[in-house]
Amino acid sequence: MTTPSRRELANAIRFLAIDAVQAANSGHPGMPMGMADIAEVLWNDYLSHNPNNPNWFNRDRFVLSNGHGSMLQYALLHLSGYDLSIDELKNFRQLNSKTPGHPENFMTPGIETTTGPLGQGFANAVGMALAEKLLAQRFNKPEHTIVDNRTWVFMGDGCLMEGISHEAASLAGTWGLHKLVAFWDDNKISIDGNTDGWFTDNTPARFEAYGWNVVRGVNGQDAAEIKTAIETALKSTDKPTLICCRTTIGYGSPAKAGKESSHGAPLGKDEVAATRQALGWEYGPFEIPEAIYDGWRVRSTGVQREADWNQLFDAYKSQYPDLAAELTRRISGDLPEGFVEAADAYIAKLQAEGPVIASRKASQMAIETFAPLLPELIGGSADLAHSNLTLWKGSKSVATNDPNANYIYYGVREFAMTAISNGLGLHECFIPYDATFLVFSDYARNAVRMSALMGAHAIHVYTHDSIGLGEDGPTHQPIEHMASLRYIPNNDLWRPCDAVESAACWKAAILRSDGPSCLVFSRQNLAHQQRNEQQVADIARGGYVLKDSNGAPEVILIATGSEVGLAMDAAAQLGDKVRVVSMPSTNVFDRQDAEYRESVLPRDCRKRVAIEAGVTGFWHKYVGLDGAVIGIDDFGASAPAEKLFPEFGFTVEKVVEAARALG
Ligand SMILES: Cc1ncc(C[n+]2csc(CCOP(=O)(O)OP(=O)(O)O)c2C)c(N)n1
Ligand SMILES: [Mg+2]
Repeated sequence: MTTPSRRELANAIRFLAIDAVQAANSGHPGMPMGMADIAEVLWNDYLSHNPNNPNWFNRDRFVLSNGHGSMLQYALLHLSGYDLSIDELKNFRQLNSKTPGHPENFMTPGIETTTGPLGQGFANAVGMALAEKLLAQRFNKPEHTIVDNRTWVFMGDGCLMEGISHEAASLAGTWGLHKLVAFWDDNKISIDGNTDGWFTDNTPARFEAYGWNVVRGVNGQDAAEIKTAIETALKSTDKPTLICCRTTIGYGSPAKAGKESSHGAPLGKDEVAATRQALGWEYGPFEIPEAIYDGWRVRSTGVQREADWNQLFDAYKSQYPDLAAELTRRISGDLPEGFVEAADAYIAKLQAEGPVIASRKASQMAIETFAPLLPELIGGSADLAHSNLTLWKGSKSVATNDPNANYIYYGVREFAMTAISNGLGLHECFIPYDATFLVFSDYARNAVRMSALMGAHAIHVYTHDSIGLGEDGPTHQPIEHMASLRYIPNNDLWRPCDAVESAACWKAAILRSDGPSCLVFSRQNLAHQQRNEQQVADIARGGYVLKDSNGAPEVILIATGSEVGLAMDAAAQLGDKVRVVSMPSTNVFDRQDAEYRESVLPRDCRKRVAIEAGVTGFWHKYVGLDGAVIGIDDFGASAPAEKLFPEFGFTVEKVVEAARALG
């Protein structure tokens, strides 16, 4: 083979995808076949990255929001020289391979974010582009452009049909994220067939209305047109760009091109052969001629790019040593020296002072105390700042060019907010928090799940945690939410009972870098609880003995949040054989060693009552068949909170009664 043509370089992607899907007898060949030409131009001519170091800080971020086309990304990573061997491609979709069904950030070098749930990758990319903008305005100096990378996204019709695309595109437009470039795979096909019956929006006009720069009518099968479109995108200095690429799903397949049948199933042996014929690809499955590899790799100047940047950074370091040190620290993910000590001192101070306040207020005080120490802390609320209490004195909107911009007015966009948090959390240098009412965590829920699946450092703040919010009534009163968030693997839910636990859970969430934390706070004031030093330290273990019995406990009351005070009052009436366990995080408690768990909830004591203003079923894990749960298996009601708690059985008398009924 002589020097391969662009089409031949793209055909390498096509056939790696076709053959891997065929070998796995599972997967999605149509999208990689349709987007191969776009991908080839972008990766070979524009993407600034270093395949030898997928974590190079100033790399461009590439996000495949239409993650079902994962083989496109795996082929790109392989061809451009990432540590992803041809054997891994042969093992597509097999157990423990680096090529799972959808791209997973923790499985494969070079994958920035896990995609598959349509639309979320796009919102992650908006978070990454925001991260770049903020780091640039914080760290760049006129003669030192240290932070300078783009975020490129591929998205399909499905991503654009999803509501989250509206939320995320709207914010990207408002923020003027001009280094964000999205490619729309406009193939007029989704799983159910031709989209004429369900997707007829004027997408270009829609994005123009969001304030995007839109390049219309690009032939996505034509390298020259793609190049011109990208050049136009690069010129945008104030708007993100959407490049609308007309493509043919399954391009090259004589029988399946342009049809939904190529979307999510192997082409079939005969059709694979026919496609080889049609595209003039003479090579066997997983056979890539050296000339094709050369064609891909000769273009990758990654090592040089990173070396150039290192030089730039050295010069920056000598002129701005403090800024360089801060950036280096933030890239490493290390917290500032002294943070933990400062947090502990603050928690101890709260324990001594004992403020009686709402835990949402305590949360705000924790932010106020910790944020000045943590320039990486960035957050906001979905239009509930004054209810969620997420603003602090140093809050500066990210819509400004302020070098210390750190606050995000998300507007009413819970889902994109959470997925943008994920993008920020996956990007170096940030610890994101987001906030809404607990009941609306449902709007954000799959993005919370994705934080957990990806191991993204993200803090989801949910206030108005129960019927305790009062008059807004059942639409606003969370019932099943805490239990259901606790069930998400690798998600730590915290529901603190007073200001001390609130600060401690913020500290835990800041320290926890390998997954999300949901911090659940009350609207109403909560009593302060007495603790000794050991008890204060044990909050971090998720559950601990707040008030012990005289001798072995005969009854254990387990409670969280606002119900801890109630448990303490009930215990006072039940006598000194009663232990009260405060359980701010069952997730964290469950991770403690068996000995510790036994020391808090001894097996011998079967008379247990759990008290939490939420669904009862969850708590049977802790109280067993012999225990009782005081909770709510209904939707709440509209009334002042003081009226609602007794109405739903949250009274000292009821707790005492339940404990005594255990015999
Ligand atoms: C949130 C979500 N809903 C549903 C799906 C299942 N699904 C995967 S691909 C797809 C169709 C996507 O259409 P399009 O983006 O046009 O992809 P194409 O067929 O063009 O590759 C659907 C419904 C999903 N992955 N995520
Ligand atoms: Mg489509």
